[in-house]
Amino acid sequence: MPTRKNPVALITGITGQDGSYLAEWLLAKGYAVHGIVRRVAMESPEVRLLRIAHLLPRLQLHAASLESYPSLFRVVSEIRPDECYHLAAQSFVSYSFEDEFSTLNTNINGTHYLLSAIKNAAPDCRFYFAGSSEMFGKARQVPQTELTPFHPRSAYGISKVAGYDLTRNYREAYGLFACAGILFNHESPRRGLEFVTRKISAAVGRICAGRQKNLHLGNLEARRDWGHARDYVQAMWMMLQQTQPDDFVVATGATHSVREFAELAFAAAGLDYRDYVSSDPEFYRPAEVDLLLGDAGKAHRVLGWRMECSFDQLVREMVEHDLQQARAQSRFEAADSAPSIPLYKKAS
Ligand code: G4F
Repeated sequence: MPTRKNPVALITGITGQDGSYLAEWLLAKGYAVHGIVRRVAMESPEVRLLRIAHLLPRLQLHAASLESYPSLFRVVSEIRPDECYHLAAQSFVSYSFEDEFSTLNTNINGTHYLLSAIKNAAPDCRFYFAGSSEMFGKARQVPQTELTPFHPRSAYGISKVAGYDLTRNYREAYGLFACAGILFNHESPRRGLEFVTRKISAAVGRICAGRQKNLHLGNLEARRDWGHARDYVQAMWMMLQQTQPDDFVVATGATHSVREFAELAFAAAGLDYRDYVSSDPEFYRPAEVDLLLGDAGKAHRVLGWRMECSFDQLVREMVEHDLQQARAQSRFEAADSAPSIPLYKKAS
């Protein structure tokens, strides 16, 4: 456990869903929170930093790239973190079928460079690696535990298995306090629009606001163990507060199909999903992970971790958020297109 009065945390992927919730959690605990961000000229800062906009005055951001060992070494040497949470990755499974090479490069080398930078510049820093239930892939056991063999079904899953092995090896070979969380799917209103849950909740919002007519999804029968990201980042922190480094599954222990998610999400807005949703081969994956269901027994016993948000609450929270967002967007556009000068003078 960190002994400094204000321990220092470094987060890669701080601009993402998990990074933003974790930054909130650590700030509330009195950490000095640093984040690594990419220098990307194409994306406007308002969009990239949207999820952490409310935290910006309290964060210290550093430009570095997972593709550059020197840039990571510089940041780690400069700030000498007590804890490092490595969340950044190419995390969209579908994209990893389109470009396996960049997914493997970023996710494997990025993890390796960061581990090595910590070993060389801040060996006492505790390290968290964001593993994934995608490592189980074509799962050989149901439910999946820390002991279930891996059988990844995508370059993304393969890259996460490699990152997991690197993390374990730095722990065993170099004595780093390095932990891997094997996190099952975790969602929230801050989820990216490319992931199925947010694609659905955003569509519900837009359909209700008259901005969209229907929704094309891929495999409606795929089953996932979906929890709330806010609950899951707490487990990451708990792992780094233990006396021994170890790996943990974090999951709800319940599984639902994409169809069930859609049914509940549309029903939350008073709609029948069958009137809007269709299954489109365009969104099918070349190799699907059909069923994921996690057993978080070890996290419960050792970490004392508990999830607070149920599946129903999660779906409702996402739909409510996206209903409001779609309405606000419509209002904004209506105001924007309203003539600012009256077209006709009032008769005097
Ligand atoms: O929402 P998804 O894209 O998430 P996926 O592939 O399970 O991965 C997410 O969770 C992992 C944790 O296990 C993370 F490691 C990973 O980074 C990411 O956060 O897809 C969920 C399921 C899949 O079976 C997919 O085939 O939904 C199915 N699906 C059906 N229609 C769709 C769609 N997925 C997407 N993205 N878009 C669709 O239209």
